[in-house]
Amino acid sequence: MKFVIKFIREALGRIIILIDLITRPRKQKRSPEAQAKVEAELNNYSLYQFYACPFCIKTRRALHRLNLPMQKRNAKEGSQHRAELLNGGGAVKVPCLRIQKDGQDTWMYESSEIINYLEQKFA
Ligand SMILES: N[C@@H](CCC(=O)N[C@@H](CS)C(=O)NCC(=O)O)C(=O)O
Repeated sequence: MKFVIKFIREALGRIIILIDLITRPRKQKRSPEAQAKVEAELNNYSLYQFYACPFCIKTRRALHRLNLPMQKRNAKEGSQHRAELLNGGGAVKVPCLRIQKDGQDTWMYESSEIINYLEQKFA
């Protein structure tokens, strides 16, 4: 039964990925200098995620729209990224935005909060 539920969730996730690909919004445009500045800042950011999680797809869609090529880390079972997420953030829940700045780590959970934060900072 657990396997069936997992299979259905994965299948639904892939359907959502397909719909997302077909209906992708346009990328925000910046001057080459402004984009380079944003990308330098993004070296401090990474997104812990699962490929087929609907909340992660929603967050990746916002990253695409805001033109934020951020490092993505798959927190799948048994991975090093999953352990980092659990030890650093305190929970294995995705998406989670990790901000590494001035020797400090901030772990932000909740897709809506992450998207709001990125919009405020980069839109
Ligand atoms: N309200 C959260 C929901 C996030 C959520 O439920 N994520 C699921 C994956 S779709 C999760 O991390 N589950 C823990 C697990 O599968 O181990 C958000 O919007 O980010």
